[in-house]
Amino acid sequence: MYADIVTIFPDYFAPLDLSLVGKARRAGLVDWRVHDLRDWTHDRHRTVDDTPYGGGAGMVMKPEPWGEALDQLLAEAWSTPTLVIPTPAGVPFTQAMAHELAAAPHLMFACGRYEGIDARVAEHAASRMPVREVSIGDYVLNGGEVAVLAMMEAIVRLVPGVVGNPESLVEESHAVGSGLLEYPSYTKPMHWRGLDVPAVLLSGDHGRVDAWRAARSLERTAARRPDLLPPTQD
Ligand code: 6GU
Repeated sequence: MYADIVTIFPDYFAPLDLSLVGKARRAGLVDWRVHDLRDWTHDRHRTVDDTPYGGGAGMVMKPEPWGEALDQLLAEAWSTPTLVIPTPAGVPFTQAMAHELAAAPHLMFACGRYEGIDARVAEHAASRMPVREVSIGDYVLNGGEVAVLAMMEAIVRLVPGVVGNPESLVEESHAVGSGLLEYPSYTKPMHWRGLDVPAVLLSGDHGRVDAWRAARSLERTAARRPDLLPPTQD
């Protein structure tokens, strides 16, 4: 998986070189380049935004630098990329979408700031490549950078070979399949600050352990994310 990330804040992406994602890059399993949108401006002030037509607060990112950036990155691409545009007005980013994007050979991320990017940029890009306008949750960030960090981490760990034990991808929360939240986990010591590890986990009875974990998953999901429960039959 290869990604081009376009932003006016390239420094936001330095942490991608840490931890599992950075290790995957050094292992040659994934790679990315971060580009400064202002490199595609031509005025002295390297302007990337302007006031909104129709009025209102905030600034809108101008289409011309984005058009030139996407033209150039598309011309350099060896296969048609998928363009991901983070926006609070997007469709929800899910584990299923992370799996789809992890299978794409080339992603492009267009990080908007302020009140977003002139809507013609996505419209025009859609005539050249698949475009996904995506939100990471029902809250507002100042720009797409933090959303792209979150999406890159979710995507990169699904690339084959990145996570050491693929079993750990199966059981975790939001695993496509069960759709339930993960059960609680415990490690040593057995007694800690007056709290004990549930006895069933020490029993060595895998059937009882599995049944206990399934019950805790269901209980947690009902309490925290009832929207994830399968519809009940009448
Ligand atoms: Cl993807 N971008 C911004 N700016 N805010 C968000 C978001 C994305 N997802 C949730 N809030």
